[in-house]
Amino acid sequence: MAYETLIVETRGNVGLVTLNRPQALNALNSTVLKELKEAYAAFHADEAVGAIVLTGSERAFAAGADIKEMQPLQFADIYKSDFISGWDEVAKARKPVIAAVSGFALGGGCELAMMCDFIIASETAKFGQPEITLGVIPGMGGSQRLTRAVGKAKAMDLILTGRMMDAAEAERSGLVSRVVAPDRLLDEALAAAEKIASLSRPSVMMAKEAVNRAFETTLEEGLRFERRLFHSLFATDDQKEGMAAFVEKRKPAFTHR
Ligand code: CO8
Repeated sequence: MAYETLIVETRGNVGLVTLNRPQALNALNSTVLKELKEAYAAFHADEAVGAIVLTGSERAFAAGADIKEMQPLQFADIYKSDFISGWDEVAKARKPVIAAVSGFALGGGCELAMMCDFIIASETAKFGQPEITLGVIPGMGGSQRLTRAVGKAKAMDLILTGRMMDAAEAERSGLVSRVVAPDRLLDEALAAAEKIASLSRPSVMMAKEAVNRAFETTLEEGLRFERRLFHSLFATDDQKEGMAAFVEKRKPAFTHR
């Protein structure tokens, strides 16, 4: 399939999506959303793909929602069409998605990175929620996901002032899982994704579900949910294979069943 705003390819067992609107620092518009949903759907349908990496350019992961597309919008229209709600589908990807962030991840760009399961950042990455400087607030989940990721103090600081934080501050505050040299970014993200793709898909997908549940429920309910998923994995061939391989001191050959 031909994409206008993305480069979509497969590397081994990893789906790689590169945001590709260099003229607008990868600003997110309705075409990006439509194409991203299509690319994710294709990767979900592809049995060979076990994980996805989402990246941008060296200069920008994404500098936000497309301000030029949003500028003329009126309240009644965006309320009726529930503008932005389409992005919920991107956040609900069932296979793991790693964001590989270099340069600007601002506004909707930071929010898109936070929709991924974890963020690997280049030393050049800059994160921020500058919507307040435009007379609005984050609209793709920033006030909720950033607060859960970094806590109230840092989230308030970033969202109320609109300032950017660099990769070191983002790692210190728990927004990103690793910071790497710029020329290592894609290799590091692809290697992490390939490692995930080599593991048993049902256990990987359930691990993702279990961690995400921690953000939505009480500890007691979360523990119950985790335990039920854990029990259910004993119905898979891969649990038998994984544990047999350990005991027999060999590599497991997972069939993802
Ligand atoms: N939207 C549209 N175009 C953009 C955006 C953007 N978010 N960001 C950059 N561009 C364009 C610029 O207009 C410029 O285009 P042109 O050459 O035609 O003038 C080109 O990209 C290069 O940008 P700059 O010349 O500004 O580059 P600088 O290196 O000087 O500055 C910055 C880089 C600091 C990143 C600067 O471009 C900037 O501040 N960008 C806007 C950042 C921002 O405010 N983002 C938040 C947007 S609001 C938002 O995301 C709300 C999310 C919820 C709604 C989601 C619905 C999809």
